[in-house]
Amino acid sequence: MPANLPPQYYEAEKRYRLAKTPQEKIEALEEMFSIMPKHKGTDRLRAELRTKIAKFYEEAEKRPMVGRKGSLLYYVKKEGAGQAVLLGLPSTGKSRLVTTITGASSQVADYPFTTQLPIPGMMEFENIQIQLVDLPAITAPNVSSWLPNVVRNADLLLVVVDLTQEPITQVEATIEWLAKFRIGLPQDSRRAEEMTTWKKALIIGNKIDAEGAAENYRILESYYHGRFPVISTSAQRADGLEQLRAGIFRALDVIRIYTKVPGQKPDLTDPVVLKRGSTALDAAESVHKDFGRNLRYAQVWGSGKFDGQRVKRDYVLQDGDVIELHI
Ligand SMILES: Nc1nc2c(ncn2[C@@H]2O[C@H](COP(=O)(O)OP(=O)(O)OP(=O)(O)O)[C@@H](O)[C@H]2O)c(=O)[nH]1
Ligand SMILES: [Mg+2]
Repeated sequence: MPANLPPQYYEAEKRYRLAKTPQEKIEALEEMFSIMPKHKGTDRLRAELRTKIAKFYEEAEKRPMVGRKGSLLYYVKKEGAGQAVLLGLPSTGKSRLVTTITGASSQVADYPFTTQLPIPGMMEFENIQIQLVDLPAITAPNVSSWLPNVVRNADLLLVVVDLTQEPITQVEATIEWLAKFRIGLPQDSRRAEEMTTWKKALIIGNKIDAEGAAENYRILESYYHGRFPVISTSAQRADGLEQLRAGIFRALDVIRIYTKVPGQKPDLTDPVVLKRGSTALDAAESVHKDFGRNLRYAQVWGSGKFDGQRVKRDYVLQDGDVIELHI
């Protein structure tokens, strides 16, 4: 057990031990997982936690849930280069955005709490696919137990605001809701010591087509400027969607790398997606473990270097780099 785990970890562990239902077990384990620092020394522990979580999910699914609608568990399997979830108050246009961008079918209606389940869809951005997940409103009844789990598991939060209403209170309500589950936004370090999970976030001001929306957008943008990226959209008119796609990609903080072996052409339609800051070694490992172990040097074509320049294993790659691996 790594010695530097914060007290929240042990609190969650205690809740895990006392938990009676698989759902309570999962909630506690998910929290422990999110607190556990990610490095080589915790690899095994994290894998064990994941296995336990998967076991309880299976158990929970087998159990009949008659009359316990609110306690159903949902876990949205990640696909593509990253998972961004839409979060916000009712009727802000989350479902309409997801359906317009991804073609997924999620019900859109002018009454609140239309969405009851997470609905995933795939968004194209240039040559990659990013997963968007439509979620129920944070104030929807019967979701409080599983919604935080889905959010904890996401790579990026998209906080959707209705620009026909006062915008700042909508964002603050979402931040407050997240804080209840100890989920913090790194750009917003209030009560940092209470948080157990940190999530990147982007704010979407939707319904920019409506009357008065431009003024509310100005207020929203100037208030959060420098803390969060803020983007305006109209899901109805399909406006601002290109900026949104690019904004989501940027906020995910990933790079696209094209790996090749000597003598062959890179496949420029099918990049490997890595975290920003990844090195030549990470790229080699993503192809195959042995590639990483045996990598002697790499050659890079791309933005940061002259074409074909030889680099070491720890060379930090940039979005769009082509890398030739020499083993
Ligand atoms: N004018 C305008 N109306 C929009 C826009 N996007 C969504 N709407 C309308 O706002 C209402 C709510 O849209 P939904 O997509 O169902 O909202 P939601 O956030 O998914 O709502 P819940 O699932 O209840 O949380 C519907 O009547 C939509 O047609 C937009 O860009 N402009
Ligand atoms: Mg909805």
